[in-house]
Amino acid sequence: MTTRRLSELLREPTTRRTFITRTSALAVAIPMIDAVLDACAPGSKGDQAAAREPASQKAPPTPQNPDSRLDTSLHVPSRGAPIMAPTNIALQRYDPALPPVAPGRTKQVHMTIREVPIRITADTVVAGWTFDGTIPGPIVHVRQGDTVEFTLTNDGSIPHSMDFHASRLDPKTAFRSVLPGQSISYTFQPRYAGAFLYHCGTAPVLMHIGSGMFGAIIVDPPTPLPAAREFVLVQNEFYLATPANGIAAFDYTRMLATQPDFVAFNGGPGQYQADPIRVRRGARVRFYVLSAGPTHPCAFHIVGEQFDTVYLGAPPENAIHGVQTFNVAAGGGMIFEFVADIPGEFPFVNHAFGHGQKGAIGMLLVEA
Ligand SMILES: [Cu+2]
Repeated sequence: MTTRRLSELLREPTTRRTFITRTSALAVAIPMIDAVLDACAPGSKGDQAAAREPASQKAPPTPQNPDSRLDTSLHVPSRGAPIMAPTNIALQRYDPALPPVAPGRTKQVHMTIREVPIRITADTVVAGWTFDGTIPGPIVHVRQGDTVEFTLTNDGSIPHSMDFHASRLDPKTAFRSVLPGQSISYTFQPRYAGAFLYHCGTAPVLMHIGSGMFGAIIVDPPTPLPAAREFVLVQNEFYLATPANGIAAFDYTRMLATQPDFVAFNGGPGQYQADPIRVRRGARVRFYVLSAGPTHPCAFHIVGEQFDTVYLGAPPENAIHGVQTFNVAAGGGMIFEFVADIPGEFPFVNHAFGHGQKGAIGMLLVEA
C-alpha cells in the first residue's frame, strides 16, 4: 500500500470516505498531517520503512536491553467496515473494573487501531482515533516480570504507533509509526509494578492522544497487594471543533490552547455520576488513577474520605499515608486506596474544579 495524502483519502469512494468527509475539519485542524504522511512515505528517511517489509528480509534490530526483543511483521486486516450514522451510536459506560490477570507468564496483547465515531455524552459524538474502538483503549493487566508480546495493527487511514510506559525499549524502533493496513510487534517485560499509561506516539503526539489514543496497563507486584475492589480511572481532556453532520472532530489548535471542552474519567464526562461505581461497606477500594492528558494532571480526591495509602510508584514501595488529594501528572499513574467502612455517596473528583466541573467527577456508592 502506498501512502496517500489526506486530500486523496477524502476522494475515496468507500464507506471510510463518509466518515472522513464528515470529520474533514481534521484536515484544517492538523496542518501538519500531510507532513506526517510524508514522513512515512516510501523512500522517506527514518525507520518507518521497517514496517513495510517482512521481518525475515531484514536484519533483526539490536535489542537495547536484554529483557526485550524487537521485531516487525506484516499483517493485512480486513478493512472498510461500514461506518454508523451518529444517531445510531449509543452512549456506552466504560467498565472501570480492573480485569483479572490472565494465567501464565507470557501475555499476548493485540490491539487494532480504529477510527470510529464515539458518543461521549448524550449529545456529543466525537471522531475518535482509538485502540480497539473505545476511549480509553482496553485495560491491560499483567504482573511485574511477565513477558508481554504486543502486536499493533493499524486499521486506520493514517500512521499510528504505540508507546507503553511500562516498557523499556528504543522508542525509535519499537514505538515507530505503522502505516495503514500494517502491523508491528514487540516484546517487553515490565520492570516495575504500578499504573502505567500507553498511548500513540505518532507526531504530533498531542493530536493523537487528544483524539483518544491512550489507555492503562496495570502491573501487579510479585507479592499481590491486599485484596480489594479494584478500579481503573484514566482522565483525559476533549478539545472539539464545531460538529459536522453530528460528529465533532478534534481541534488541534484548541489542544494547543489547553482549555478543554470536557475532562473525563474513562472517556465519558460524568458517566459515573449517571451510573455510579458500587462497593460493599467494609471493602478495601483501590483506584488506579492515570492522566492521559494530553496536557492536564488530575488532582484526585474523594469527597468525605481519606486515602490510607497512596503508592507513588513501584508498589508496595513508595507508599504515603493519610492523604486527602494527590496530583497525578499527565503521562503518569498512581494507586489510591482506603477501606470503605462508612456507607454513603462519595464523589470522586479532580479537585482542580475548573476541570472537575467539565466532567471529571464520578460517584462511589458504599452500600451497607
Ligand atoms: Cu495515532
